[in-house]
Amino acid sequence: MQSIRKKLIQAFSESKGEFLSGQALADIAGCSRTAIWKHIEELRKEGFVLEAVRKKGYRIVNTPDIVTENKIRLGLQTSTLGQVIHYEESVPSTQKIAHDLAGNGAVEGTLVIADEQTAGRGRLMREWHSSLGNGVWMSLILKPHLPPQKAPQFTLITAVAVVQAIEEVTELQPQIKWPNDILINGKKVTGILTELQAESDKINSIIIGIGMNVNHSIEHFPDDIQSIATSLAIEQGAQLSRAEVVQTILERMESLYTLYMKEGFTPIKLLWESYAVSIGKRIRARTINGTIEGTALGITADGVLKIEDQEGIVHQIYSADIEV
Ligand code: BT5
Repeated sequence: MQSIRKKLIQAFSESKGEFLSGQALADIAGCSRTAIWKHIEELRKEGFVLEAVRKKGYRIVNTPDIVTENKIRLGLQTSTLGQVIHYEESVPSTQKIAHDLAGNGAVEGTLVIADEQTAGRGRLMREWHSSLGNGVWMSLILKPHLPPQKAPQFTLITAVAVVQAIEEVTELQPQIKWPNDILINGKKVTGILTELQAESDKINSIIIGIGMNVNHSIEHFPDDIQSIATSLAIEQGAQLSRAEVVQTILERMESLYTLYMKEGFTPIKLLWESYAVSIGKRIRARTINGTIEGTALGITADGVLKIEDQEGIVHQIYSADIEV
């Protein structure tokens, strides 16, 4: 059943708004015209607007702002990332589902996405506000053949992918705040949470959680984050297609991931630094071992933050909250 739907969506993606006859669709999907009709009805129930014209066939004329498997697949241009999609309307956390799938043989590139998270989380089990129908709440499973020490670099690769995706779908200029925040005009639009399933010498799975505020207005945020959070819609002054945002993140991520596996972290580091908000500025890093104040010098070849304090001592920061 699902594989027929996949083939139909693929065919509609490639037809780019042109009509496809019932017979052509039946041939592509390897089923009867009656079965095609049933699948078309299912797509309509999901919210797709399909035009049917006698002797011409079907075409998709409009799609709602949903992030279902079919909607993300329609027009997705990746070969690995997002080729398997688990969509649910409401979940406690996509991160938890991705962990379970990763432990049960999920393939590389598997995407878990939901319209709402009721227990979304950030680092150190902080709360991540994930209201219904206006954000992108997703977790991506990668399986690179690398030692676990490389995992933090994936937060930085993802940050670059997210920034590039925002630049592609809006006219905005996002910035990266080390290690995992994407800011627009100084406010947080996206948070990234990189987690690991690993043995001492090798990664089994990296689970990358991305939470992006897309179509929120300020009232959608709880009072305590209204002054620090923003959304693409607030900054751009227009609503966006969440599925297009997801597709663009997956496409950018796939090309950066390929680049990284081929050439290592150096090209990513250069891109990352070009978007970083704090380099050359005085910052305060709150770590679990205390607070360090100084000038942010940049990141090392491994993605570790370097801060020079007043005595000229350079500290390497592996994990912290940064105040600029
Ligand atoms: C993060 O943590 O920024 C990582 C957030 C990752 C969320 C994704 S959504 C999909 C996947 N499933 C999950 O359950 N999680 C991942 P951290 O750096 O610890 O920042 C958390 C802080 O950001 C909170 O303490 C709030 O101050 C703030 N915050 C919470 N919700 C926010 C929102 N929607 N927008 C902006 N800031 C928010």
